Amino acid sequence: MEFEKWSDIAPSFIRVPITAYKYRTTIQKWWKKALAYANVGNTNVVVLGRSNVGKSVMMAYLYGESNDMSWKLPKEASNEVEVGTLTLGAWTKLIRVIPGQGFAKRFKGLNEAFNKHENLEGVIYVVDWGYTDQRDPVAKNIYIEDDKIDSIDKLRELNLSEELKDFRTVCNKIKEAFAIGKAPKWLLIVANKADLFFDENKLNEAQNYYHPKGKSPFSKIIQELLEQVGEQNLKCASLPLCSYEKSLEWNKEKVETKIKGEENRKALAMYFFHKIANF
Ligand SMILES: Nc1nc2c(ncn2[C@@H]2O[C@H](COP(=O)(O)OP(=O)(O)O)[C@@H](O)[C@H]2O)c(=O)[nH]1
Ligand SMILES: [Mg+2]
Repeated sequence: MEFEKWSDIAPSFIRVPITAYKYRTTIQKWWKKALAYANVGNTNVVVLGRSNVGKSVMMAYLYGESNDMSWKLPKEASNEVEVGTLTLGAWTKLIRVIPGQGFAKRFKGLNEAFNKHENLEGVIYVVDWGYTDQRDPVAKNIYIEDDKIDSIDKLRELNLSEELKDFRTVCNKIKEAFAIGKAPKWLLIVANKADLFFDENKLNEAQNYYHPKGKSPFSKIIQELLEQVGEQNLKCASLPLCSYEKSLEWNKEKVETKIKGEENRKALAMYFFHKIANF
């Protein structure tokens, strides 16, 4: 099932009723294939994105959803990686999170992901359409007071420009990987924090921004990459996701979380698994 519009993924906006459970068969197929990789110790998908866009939370959420759909996860004793208080086991053997900017480990992680790896299958690039908060309250205050990033509009503008820079770096890494014959087969853009832009207009605006064939500066970077590596060699898609529900507060302004029910969240997660299965 392919959707023309992001707003059509969520049951709340749907005109033609379909159920997310239609995805089950393809999801199961993907999961079995993925587990076969895990059993031979291959991490064949990497998760990238700026810090605080929600990579770790997303991993934990998707892991929870995959369990919830009662696919069998093997009990793994070795190689377990913790995200928060969750033991993710086989999940993190499949999908590895590389830290965002400003982390010393990032450079090593990026190089390992793209150069060392024998068969890197896919790249998940997490974005948040500018809704990145500052974890550290002191840093947050410096942004607001000193840098005059005193409104959510300004914060988003800054975040989106940082995101473009980071995404360019990642795309260059992908180009290099192609040059040495270790190219990933697909690139998935995950627009996380969809709960902060969950109305029909905003969802579709975000979709336009992140669309591989769009006209935004983000789309342009994808198009430039595809031009260089060949469109047929790298499948590319983007989709919305909500890993966690939380309002964003910034200098007395607030964007409310509004996902309108658990089934909307689940539908987005299902769509994610479905996309991966079909790459
Ligand atoms: N509103 C909202 N906030 C989110 C979502 N996912 C993550 N967050 C927030 O983003 C923060 C950073 O997430 P984290 O996974 O640590 O980011 P990472 O640095 O990319 O690994 C979390 O503490 C959450 O508050 C989401 O889907 N919606
Ligand atoms: Mg993290």
